[in-house]
Amino acid sequence: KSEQQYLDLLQDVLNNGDKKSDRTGTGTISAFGKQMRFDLSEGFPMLTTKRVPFKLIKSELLWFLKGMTNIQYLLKHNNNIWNEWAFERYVASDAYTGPDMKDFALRAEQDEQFKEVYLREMASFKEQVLTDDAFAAKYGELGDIYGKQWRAWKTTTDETIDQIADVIDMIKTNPNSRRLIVSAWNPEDVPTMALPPCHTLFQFYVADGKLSCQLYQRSADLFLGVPFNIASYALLTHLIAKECGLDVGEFVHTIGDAHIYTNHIDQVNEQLSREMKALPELVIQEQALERSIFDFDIDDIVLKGYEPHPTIKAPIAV
Ligand code: DHF
Ligand code: TMP
Repeated sequence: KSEQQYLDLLQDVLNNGDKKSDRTGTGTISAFGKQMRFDLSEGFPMLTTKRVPFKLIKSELLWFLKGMTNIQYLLKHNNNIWNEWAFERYVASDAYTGPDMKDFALRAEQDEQFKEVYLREMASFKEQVLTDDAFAAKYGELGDIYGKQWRAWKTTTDETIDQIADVIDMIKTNPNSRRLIVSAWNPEDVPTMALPPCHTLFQFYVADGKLSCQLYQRSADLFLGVPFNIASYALLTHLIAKECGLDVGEFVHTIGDAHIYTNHIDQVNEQLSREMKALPELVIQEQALERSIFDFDIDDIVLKGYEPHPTIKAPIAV
């Protein structure tokens, strides 16, 4: 079963992972080279052992597909998952004149007084990105991350490549191709991205009228990021399958550095103590069936029968 593979991976890394310090200063337990397979015909692979906010997954994926890299769109959809990485750049810029925000995420976990100051600065930053387009253009930007590389990869001759449109076209015209690849890893742009792509490269595969997708994820925050990543790529596979008139096959999730942050261990154990429930089903609304994948709205996609265990909160490492 789908979700069991995720729970098994958590347990495997807890039991057999190596202690590793990391860029964020948090500390992890980590293992290298892991794979999960999700049969998408079994149901939609949203975890049921904790609530995963599907609305955020939808708005993030549609944001990528529209080629966007600015958090203003996400904020307009009440999606806060990328705020810290835009904020980090803003507070490091000359435009920021408030209190020192160095290592804000770590310090907010350790110091209640600082946390208040941080939350105030973050709230005001969000407000400015939402209400001031010029400010948003400068400080809401994450650099040339996923959206840019997927839809407008810059070539040496100053043209752009729309990898998503191209891969859809290839799936339709040459489904047996072994070159159905989209890469977000653009070595020239990596240094100026707010966060170098974690989901780095994916490949499609067509057999027996079914579309499968494999993702190579170089780095995976198993407790917070991965539940989003699984659902996001499952959704992408559904959308592209629909666009190409195919059924869905498997989502194969291959991971490089698979880690559990040390401040997530209690949460992971809580989750592992829970019983799985039935998987929900993905429904693309009638009104959207003829719509291009680039014009989808949040409300065109719904999950039926999602009745998970409650949310488990955990601090995110920045
Ligand atoms: N950094 C780290 N350290 N881990 C990540 O998973 C991660 N993911 C990023 C950007 N940087 C990252 C983009 N995706 C959340 C989930 C996915 C995500 C960013 C954040 C997150 O915080 N999820 C919470 C609730 C979010 C909410 O409700 O606003 C969760 O409990 O799932
Ligand atoms: P890194 O760039 O040092 O690998 O840090 C990125 C962290 O974010 C790492 O913990 C992996 C996590 N992450 C995910 O798990 N999924 C995602 O989609 C993103 C953007 C990040």
